[in-house]
Amino acid sequence: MKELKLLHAADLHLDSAFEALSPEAAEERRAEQRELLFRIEDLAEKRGVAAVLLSGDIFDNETVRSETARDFNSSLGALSCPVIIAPGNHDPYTPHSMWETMRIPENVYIFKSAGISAAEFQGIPARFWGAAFTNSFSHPLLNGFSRGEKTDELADVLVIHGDTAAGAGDYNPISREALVKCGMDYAALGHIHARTPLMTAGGTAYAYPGCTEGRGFDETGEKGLLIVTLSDAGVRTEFVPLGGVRYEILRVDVGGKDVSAAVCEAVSGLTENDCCRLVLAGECSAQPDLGLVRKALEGRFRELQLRDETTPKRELWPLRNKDTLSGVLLDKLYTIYTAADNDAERRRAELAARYGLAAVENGGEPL
Ligand SMILES: [Mn+2]
Repeated sequence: MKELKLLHAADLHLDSAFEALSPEAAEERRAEQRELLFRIEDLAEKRGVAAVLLSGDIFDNETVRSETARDFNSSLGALSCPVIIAPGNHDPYTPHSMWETMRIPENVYIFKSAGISAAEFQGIPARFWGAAFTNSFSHPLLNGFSRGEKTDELADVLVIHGDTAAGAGDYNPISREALVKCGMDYAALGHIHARTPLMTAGGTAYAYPGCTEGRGFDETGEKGLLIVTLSDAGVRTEFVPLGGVRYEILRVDVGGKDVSAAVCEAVSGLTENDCCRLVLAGECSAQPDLGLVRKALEGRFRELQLRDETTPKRELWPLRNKDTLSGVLLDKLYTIYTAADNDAERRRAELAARYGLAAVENGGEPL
């Protein structure tokens, strides 16, 4: 097999509604989404890939804005390599869908049928297999399919939108057996928005690149695409972040700490372009002042959400005089606590008491 380098992305969800935002902010987010197309173009050129594979949900819904259609054309249409698209449940192929009503650049190839078919492109040592969602839902498209015996040097690559997670489902459920049987060198999947490592089922390597950018706190972490290299040595994937908006949920233990200092330290890896949900946790003698926290982080993020899940600090040592297992445990630790000659040791004894108490209470008292 000749070495083959591909760009694999999925789930761009261009023109998403962003219903939680104001109309102006939603419009701005959609404009930012369109930028992803140009970053894909840029990366494809820089990395010199043989083809760009887009595994469905390129558009969030059937109404594609004219700016989005324009940018789709000027970015992907400017590439010197083919762009191969397998429509997904958000952008299924129908005779009246965007795939027929939009202008599509000549180098963009779209799978239009629910039956698996193959396409070849001049000068590229691969056969690209794929199928389309032709509705918002799809039965298993891959069941029973096999490429047959390999009689040439071409790599077999599948581009498809579908769900390997669900045993049965409405979104082209893909079973392990079907992946084994199809006999692909690589299956470029879309649908699951969290990226996966490279996996294998029999001789078929496969991966989900995840969505290209987070759209809410249910799509956290760094997002991007995969550069896939196929060669005689096997398949390699490299995750490349696209630098779009990032959502993060951070749980910060603020118990016994200066709350503002603790949260500032916890968020040090995030930028002003990110959206952050901070969940304060731990035992606090006073309820944290969320107004102060918000002030300490003012202007620090695109969006900040604060949740207080702290619990009131519990007085430990008065429990030590009871004639129970926890009483005996606390009594021992109190001796260590009072004998300690520095704060670190005292904190350790207190922590041991809290953990011990929790273990005893959750496990129940012996008779
Ligand atoms: Mn999707």
